[in-house]
Amino acid sequence: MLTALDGTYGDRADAVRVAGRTASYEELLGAAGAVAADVAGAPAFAVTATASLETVAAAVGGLLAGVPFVPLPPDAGPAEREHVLRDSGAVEVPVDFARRAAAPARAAGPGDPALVLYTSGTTGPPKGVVLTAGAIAADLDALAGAWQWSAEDTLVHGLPLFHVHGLVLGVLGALRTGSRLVHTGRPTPQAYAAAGGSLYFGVPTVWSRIAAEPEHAAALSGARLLVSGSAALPAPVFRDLERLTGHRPVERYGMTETLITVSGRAGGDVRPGTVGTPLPGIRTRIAAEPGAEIGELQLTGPTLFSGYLGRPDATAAAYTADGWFRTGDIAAVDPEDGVHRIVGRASIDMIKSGGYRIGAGEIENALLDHPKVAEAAVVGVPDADLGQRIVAFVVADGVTGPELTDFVAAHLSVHKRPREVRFVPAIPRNAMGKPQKKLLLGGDAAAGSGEAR
Ligand code: MLC
Ligand code: AMP
Repeated sequence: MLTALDGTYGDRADAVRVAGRTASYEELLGAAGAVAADVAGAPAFAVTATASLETVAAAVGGLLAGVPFVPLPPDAGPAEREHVLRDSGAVEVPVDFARRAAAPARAAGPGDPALVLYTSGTTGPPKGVVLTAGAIAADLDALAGAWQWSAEDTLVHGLPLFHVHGLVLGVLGALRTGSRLVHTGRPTPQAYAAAGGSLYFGVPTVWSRIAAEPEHAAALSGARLLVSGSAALPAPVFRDLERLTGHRPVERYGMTETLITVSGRAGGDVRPGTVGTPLPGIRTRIAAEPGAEIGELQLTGPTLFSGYLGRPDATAAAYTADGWFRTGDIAAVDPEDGVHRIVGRASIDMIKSGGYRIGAGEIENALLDHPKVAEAAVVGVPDADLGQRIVAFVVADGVTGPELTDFVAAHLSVHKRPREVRFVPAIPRNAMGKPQKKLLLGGDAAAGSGEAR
């Protein structure tokens, strides 16, 4: 599965560099072997997924042992950690990168679950998305083809290692293609500029911050390919990057549940505001009303998840009666060349902020746990830096906005905190008692419906 660790591409002392520390493939394989020995026989195991060699060793160790890895967001508060550990049944293990052990005889087969990634729906706590080794391998091979990604590349990114983008593409992708990996610790413009890579990954917030620092952007002109994903890349950022780096960034589209399914191609005709065409093996369709061109994007293919852990009801609800996965994204397909355009989200309750997917219901429940909060409604408001920023409308007495922000940051995750709290006398509701969020948004109207471009 991780071809580079078989010795196929040789080895080097700095094959993997994470937040300033380096390891050869041999060292990584030894450290991962020690993790594999520790977790053998467990139903699943969890490690706090900091940006570190330890997290890389954990992900590899899980594959070596055939035991699913559950990465815990390092900024998660006690409520979120407890939910993930309880829901997954994972044992939490410490990782010491200095330890070494031989890889066990049994490795994950294509049908074995390799990762359980927790992600939010519109309501309720996050669900565990089960991804098999086979789905991950199929996706990485399709992407390697689309991006001409090979052992000649040095991949650079600084994305979190508890989601698909940073962990599956950004770590397992490097280890399958044999490209050298430089993880910058944090995805700052300075760090991207200094890394000297050929292939760069970023979420739109990262690209827009790079475009705002022309001297650092210019340092990427020597790269081969810049790739954006996890949220819509605004057209002005695309144009700024082209002007400053000489590269038209390739955009690709994906989800935790489906992995990356649609992408622009290296050397292809990429246009701002579009995410390219389906990867080999993926079929897409638009579920549009008669006469309409836009509708929900639905898809099938070998990269799809095997279900939400312990939630057959939610898994079934994610598919149409004829077996297509419902993405919840609204899209259009160019009839001439099949190029896909993501227009927005079907639900106002699914927020994308800085590339993180955040369910409004989860934040509302956290706010309602605060003794001073009587009512809460959470929306995503357009934001030049984050794409959308989380704004909480609350009915409360005797508490300040920063106190509520800190409360959510401490209980759930720092990255799920509202960036703004607006106190209101009442939440407008319809006859069924459901919050009328479009009314709350008022001047910020286009917000949650996702008219991002
Ligand atoms: C601020 N901080 C607080 C706080 N307020 N901490 C505690 N309580 C509070 N009230 C601190 C934080 O601890 C942190 O400190 C610092 O402020 C910055 O916080 P942040 O929110 O992390 O920073 P921000 O600048 O907003 O981050 C932008 C970003 C980040 C782009 C770096 O959003 C990011 O990494 N996004 C990537 C998300 C991603 O990978 N998505 C992919 C999903 S997979 P300190 O010390 O830590 O700096 C997917 C599939 C696909 O979508 O298609 O790819
Ligand atoms: P997640 O499950 O965190 O991976 O988030 C998946 C969601 O991110 C998708 O359903 C889309 O809404 C969004 N997304 C990912 N890539 C893109 C893209 N290139 N353009 C627009 N939205 C995207």
